[in-house]
Order: sequence, then C-alpha cells, then structure tokens
Amino acid sequence: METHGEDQNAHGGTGAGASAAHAPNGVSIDAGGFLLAQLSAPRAVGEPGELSFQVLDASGDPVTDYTTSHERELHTIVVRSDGAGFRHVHPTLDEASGTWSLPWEWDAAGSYRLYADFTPAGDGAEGVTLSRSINVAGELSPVDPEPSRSSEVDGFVVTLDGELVAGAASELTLTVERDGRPVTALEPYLGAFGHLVALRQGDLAFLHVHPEGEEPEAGSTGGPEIAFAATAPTPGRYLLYLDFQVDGEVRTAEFVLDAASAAAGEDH
Ligand SMILES: [Cu+2]
Repeated sequence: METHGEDQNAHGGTGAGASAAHAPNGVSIDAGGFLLAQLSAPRAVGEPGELSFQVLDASGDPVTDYTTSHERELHTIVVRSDGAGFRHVHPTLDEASGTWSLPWEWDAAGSYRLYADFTPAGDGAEGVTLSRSINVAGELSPVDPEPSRSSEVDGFVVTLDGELVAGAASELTLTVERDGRPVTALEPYLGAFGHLVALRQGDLAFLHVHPEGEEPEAGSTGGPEIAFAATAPTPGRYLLYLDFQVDGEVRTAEFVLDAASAAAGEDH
C-alpha cells in the first residue's frame, strides 16, 4: 500500500473550479498524512489539570519539527460545539516526546472541539488543521447563537462590517472602539493587528482567514480597523472570533454572521 495518508484526489483538478473549496477543513482527526492523537484533558468542570496531545506523522511517530506560521509552530483552538467558551492558546512542545501541553481547567460542561492548526516542516508545506472532540462532565447550558455584528469585551466595542458569500473570498472589516472613540493602540499579535478564526455552525468546519495588509513591525500600533479575507464554503451561519491585543492583553470579540448564497446570475 502506497497511501501515506495523502488523498491525491482531494487536491486534484477534477470537477468544477469551486469544488476544492467545498472540502471542509478541520473536521477530521487526520489530514495530509497527520493524525491528532493522545488527547487528554480534565474530565469535569473546575478540575485543574493539563491539556495535552500529539501530532503523529504517517509512520505513527510524534511530530517535533514544524514551520512557524503566524509566529507560532502550532495554534490550538478550543470551542464548545455550540460556539461558546472559545479559547485560542499556544501549548508548549516537549521535544523529547513530541507532546504539546498546557495547564487547563474547564469553566463549563459540554462537548468541545480542539483544533491543532500547524504547518509541517519542509519547503512548500501547506497548513494542516486537525480536530478532535472532548466531553466535559457537568450541568450543560447550551446557547443558540443569533446573528451579531457587534461585540463588547472589557469596555472595547468591536463592530464587524462586510458580508460572507458562499464560495467567494469576502472582505471583513473589524473596527475597535472604546468609550465611543476609535482605538489606534492595537498591538501586533501573531503577525497582524488581530487574528480572526471563523467556524461553520453545525460541523464547526474551520475556515481559512487571512489578514490583509502588511505585517506590522514590532512596537508599531494600529487600528481602529482590521481587515481580513474569509471564504465561507457554503451558505449558512458562521461563528467568528477576533483576538486583538491592547496594552499587552489579548481579548476575544465574538460575532455570528450568516453567509448568503453566491449572487444569482454568477455561473459556475
Ligand atoms: Cu495561535
């Protein structure tokens, strides 16, 4: 068998041009020959412990070499299946064992999805997003996200402008204000003035989102606007999370956006 875990057809040029964009990203424990394994976390709310996992290569060996992307070798996102409890964290790699870990405690019960987002070592390697679910015991109070373009966090009000359109790259602009005034003291975080994660409601597929504009220099500040290009694979509801940094502290603003079908008359 010569599979190496890579599905040649997944990247082939067959079918309509847009079909590649329909392959959901980040909904599988394996992709590109890599496997998310050994996921361990506290089992109940309020139990202090550790979150840990490994990324295995096609031979089953833990991966210890990565390519830095957005200033980190690996990004970890944890979110409950209803979109609540979003956390974007950066665990530490134990190079000897290939185990990523960080201290962890759950605030609320439920079924969570953990994403490991990384670029393998090697020239021209493409980013990989793996995910696994984790169940946390306790009393569950699920939420039902409704469309929302404004988010308040620690006195910052962040507003989202732009529309998601299925199958097309859309520009989304986020504007940060405090006390009714534009915030121009945004600090670089992960190679931009903000980091946006977008998930599809229903399967929590992970969208590719790119910051627009030049990478800011260390020590520079920006704002109040941050622009991103995001592609929604299908019509439907999306959960968006903006991490931004002011005064050395990272905060997360949350949004819910419905993606429209591609405009009528646009043949493909
Ligand atoms: Cu990250």
